[in-house]
This record gives sequence, C-alpha cells and structure tokens, in this order.
Amino acid sequence: MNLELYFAPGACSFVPHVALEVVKAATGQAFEAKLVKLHKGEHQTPAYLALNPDGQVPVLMAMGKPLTQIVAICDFLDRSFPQAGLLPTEPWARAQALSELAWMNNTAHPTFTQVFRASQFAASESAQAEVKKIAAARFRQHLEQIQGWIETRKNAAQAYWQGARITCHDAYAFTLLRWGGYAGIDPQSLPSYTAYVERVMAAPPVAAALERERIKLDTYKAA
Ligand SMILES: N[C@@H](CCC(=O)N[C@@H](CS)C(=O)NCC(=O)O)C(=O)O
Repeated sequence: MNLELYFAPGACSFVPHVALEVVKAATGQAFEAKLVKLHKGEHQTPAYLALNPDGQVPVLMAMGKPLTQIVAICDFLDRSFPQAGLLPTEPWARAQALSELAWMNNTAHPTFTQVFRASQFAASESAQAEVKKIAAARFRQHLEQIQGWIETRKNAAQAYWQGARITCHDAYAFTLLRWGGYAGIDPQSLPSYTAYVERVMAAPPVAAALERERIKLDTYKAA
C-alpha cells in the first residue's frame, strides 16, 4: 500500500507518525513522511487545503486518498495492519482504548490549544493571558488524569499503555506531556508520567519518529 504522512515536528501528527513506525516494524510496510512547515503557512496553501480543508496536520494519504483525524487514522492503520496490534480486537477492550484515544484528542488536546493559541479565543492581551492561565491549570488536571491511568497500568506491570507494545496512546501521552512544558508544567512534577514517557521514548518505533522530527522532552523552561 502507498502511504504518506503529512506531519509537522512536535505536533499531534507525532501520533500517526509513531503508529506508522510500529506498522513498519511489524509488517515491513514502508511510508513516506512529508514535512509541513506550519510557520511558513504550508498548511494553508490551496494544494494542502484540498487534502484537509481544516488546514491541519496530520493527513494520511492512503492509496492516493486523504484521511484526516488521528482517531480515524489509528483505526484505519489497525484494521489494515492487525499484526501491528495498535488496538485491541476484543470489542469492549477496543471501545475502551478508543474512548481514551478520543479523550486525548477531543478533551486534553483542545485545552492545550487554548494555551498555545490563546489569540484564537480572546481579543485583548489581558483576556488572552487569562484564557492561557485558566487553560494551563485545566491542562495540568488532564495530565494528572493521564498519570493516574499510567499508575494503574504500572500496577498491572504493563510497560506501555496497552501492554507490551507501543501504540498510538503512548505517542499521544508523550506529545501531551511535551506540550505541558509550553504550558509551564514541569514534567518532573509528574514523576510516574515522566518515568513512563522516558521508557516510551526509548522504544525503537518512538525513537525513530523522534529522530525524524528532531524533538525531545525539553520544552519546559523554569521561570
Ligand atoms: N482533531 C484533529 C486535530 C488536528 C490538529 O489540532 N492539528 C494541529 C497540530 S497539533 C494543526 O495542524 N494546527 C495548525 C493550525 O490549526 O493552524 C486531528 O485529530 O487530526
């Protein structure tokens, strides 16, 4: 299958990027990673908007057709390459896994957008500062919720989110903790979460995507 991923370094496209590395390791299926320079507005060109009218990454091109939305991309990759084990097959476990992935995508992620792009939510500088402050506090609660889920898995002796293999969830958990640094959240203040993310980063499919994107867990700067 011909697969291409449009991604931006450090963006949420890291999630399907890791998923594609997992698929490649499990099946040999190759993919092409296509860099989108958001700071140069490459996601707003007519050619890109024809792929994703929302002007966002990620876009997965599969068999020449564009697929958007992380949850849908993870589901498509799982169904196309079941050997990669991206999602459970048992219906209830699968629904739970999709529920957690959807929560990361539609709850934690948009809260961070309010921190990172406060100008989209308020006009004056003081109102933007307030949006940012309130959203950062809420984002910390989301990260604490993720840490709670990680501790449950640690008690069950699971190395990664879904057990022994890296999946989309691990890549999203890394991305959200990394973004936390931009929201003024010190990863060291979430010790179990950080220890888990360090383990995730060392796993070969994640390490390969980190290297291609040239990113690390280094966004937090002490005030
Ligand atoms: N729900 C979307 C979220 C996509 C999204 O928020 N993408 C961000 C990067 S993390 C983006 O492309 N932002 C550029 C912009 O909106 O200008 C998905 O799952 O794909």
